[in-house]
This record gives sequence, C-alpha cells and structure tokens, in this order.
Amino acid sequence: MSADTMNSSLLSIREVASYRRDGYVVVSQLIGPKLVAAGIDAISGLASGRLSRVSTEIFFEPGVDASRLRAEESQDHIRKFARFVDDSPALHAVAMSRRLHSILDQLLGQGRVLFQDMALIKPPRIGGAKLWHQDASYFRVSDPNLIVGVWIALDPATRENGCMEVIPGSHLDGPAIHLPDVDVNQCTIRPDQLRLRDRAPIEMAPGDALIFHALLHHYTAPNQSSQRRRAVQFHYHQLGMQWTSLDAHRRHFHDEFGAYAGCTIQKEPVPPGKQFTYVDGRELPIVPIDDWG
Ligand SMILES: O=C(O)CCC(=O)C(=O)O
Repeated sequence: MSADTMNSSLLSIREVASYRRDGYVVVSQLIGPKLVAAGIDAISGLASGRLSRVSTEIFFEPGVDASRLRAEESQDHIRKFARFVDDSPALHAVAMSRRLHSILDQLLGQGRVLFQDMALIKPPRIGGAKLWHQDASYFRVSDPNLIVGVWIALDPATRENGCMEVIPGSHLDGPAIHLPDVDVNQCTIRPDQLRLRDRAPIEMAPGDALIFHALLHHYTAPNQSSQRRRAVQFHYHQLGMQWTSLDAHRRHFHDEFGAYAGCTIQKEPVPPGKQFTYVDGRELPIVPIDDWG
C-alpha cells in the first residue's frame, strides 16, 4: 500500500491530484485476466454471431463489404460495436466493476449512470485513426465536467497498434472548436486549438484503464501493425447532469463567429433522414459487480 492511500484498490492522493491537473489517470490492472479473457471472448462472439446481438450495433471500417465476410473474418474488419452490455454479462461486469466505481466516486462524487458503451476494435492493418477530439463535443449536456470516459485495453495497446494519445491538461482549456464532417467520426479539433508538442502516448497492458475527462484532447493513430488492439470504452454521467438542445450545446462549442463547432451534426451534405443528433437517453444505474474472477 502506498504511503498516501489507505486502500490500495483506490487511487492515491497524488493520483487524484494528477487526474484533476492532467485530465486523466491510468489505473493498472483495473480488471483481471479472467475478465479480460471473458471480454475478448464476448467481442469475438458478438462479431461472429455466436452471441446474439439483440441491442448490439456493429460499424465496419470504411470500404468494407460486410456481406462478403465469413463469420470468423468479421472481427478483423469491425471499427466498433455499440450498446453491447445487455448482450454480454462479461462486458456488463466490466462496466459495473466495483473497483472502478469506487475510484469514480473518489474522483467525481457518488451517483452516476452508464449512458454509452462502445468496443473499439481498430483491426490490424486497416484500423483507421480517430482524429483529435473532446468527447464532450459529441454529447449535448448541461455540464461536460459531470461526464467521465473510461477506456479499458483488452489487448496490449502500443504506439504501433494505435494506443490512446492525450494532451495533458487540455481539459482545462475548455470546449475547443471542432470541424464537423460528413462522417461524424471524422469530426476533429481545429488544428490551431491543439498543443501537439505536448502529446503523450499512453501504452497500456490488457486490463489497464484510462479514466479521462470529457474535455481532454485525445487521439488514436491507425493500426498499421499486425497486432490487434481491442478496447472497451464507457461513458458515465454524474446524477444531476441534463441532456440539452443543440442551441445549448452551441453555447459550449462555437467558433469565433458563434457558429456551431461541436460534433453532434454532420457537415452538409447529409443523406435524407440520416442527420446525426446525438442525444442518448439510455441510462443504466450503476449496480457494482465484484465477483468476476
Ligand atoms: O479507441 C479508439 O481508437 C478511439 C476511442 C475514442 O477516442 C472515441 O471513440 O471517442
């Protein structure tokens, strides 16, 4: 047990301070090898169809024709999964990990819900970049400070296969001007708003977790290696946060002229009926789980 913490499963006082200063903290081995293996098995099962996909949505890498893939090939062509926790008890257990929520209580105070779950697959050789952004640019919320992201590595995440990169302290600069795109996944911070000389790659082992502020600038490079880089990412908001309108979001995310500069709408042209208006009303109350291997 370190000198400045009473309970080694929680963060030390120094780690709490570094989260507030830098906008992120890495928790080593948040989940153990059995849960990592169960999470990987669930992702493979959801990809191949061995596990039923009732709520799970799959998004392939651009240009992939999913109809031509054999079941066992799909996983290495998928960009991400969303809404999988109801289809996989193992991934649900990751999202509700008692240790994770004790740590989030420490950082943010008690009382939160899970509102978004994603698995980010970044397949070998074809996994594309996720450009620099703030997650709060995707969420029309009353207060970005009440949102936290948790990114958990299931494979070793390295510079070669596209680990997370962050700009420490960038959350303190407030909402940045983003450039919307036809593909909302390509929405990115305007280059003059980025302090790229300060970028820090965060290499992680399977089971390690990056806990990060919704205003932290972050990025992942393409996976040009032959190594898989699967991760799950959860977003939680503290009780009291409210979902708001596009106009209210513009008050946080706007450029010098007052034009909207968040990522919740696509840049023209947009396909009819496909306007991206991200307001996710699905919320799961936290019921901590601590008996998984
Ligand atoms: O895991 C990745 O490649 C990117 C994750 C991320 O930053 C996001 O989805 O917002």
